[in-house]
Amino acid sequence: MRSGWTEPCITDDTSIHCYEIVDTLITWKNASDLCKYDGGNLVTIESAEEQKYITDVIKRMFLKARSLWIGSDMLHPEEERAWSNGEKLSYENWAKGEPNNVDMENCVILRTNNSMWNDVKCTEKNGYICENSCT
Ligand SMILES: [Ca+2]
Ligand SMILES: [Ca+2]
Repeated sequence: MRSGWTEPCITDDTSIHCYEIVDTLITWKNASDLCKYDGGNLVTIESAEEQKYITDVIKRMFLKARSLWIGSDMLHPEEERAWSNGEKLSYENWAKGEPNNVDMENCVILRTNNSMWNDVKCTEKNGYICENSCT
């Protein structure tokens, strides 16, 4: 199930962002490539407002996927944590005890039941969220 690019989009001071939520289970790298193919990138969640917007979209969908890739391929240690575009995390919504980096968990998912984040292995197969700056 694909949501298609969401309408209406979220607007901040400089741009308008749309999101696409896809319920196909694939690796982080494949998800990242498919977002780019669709003209976007894996989502960067930069504020509580953006997190809430995405959570509300997920609640309206009937997703099979229990987890969705988001755009961080984290570099450990913790102080180097960043979105894959290099931007430092300005907002974080980790589940309790996460990120725990068990045995090289270098990619990040958002759980569909509570929208909390967890670091997991990049080779896991999950759904994903793309983000696009619509103009
Ligand atoms: Ca964003
Ligand atoms: Ca973890």
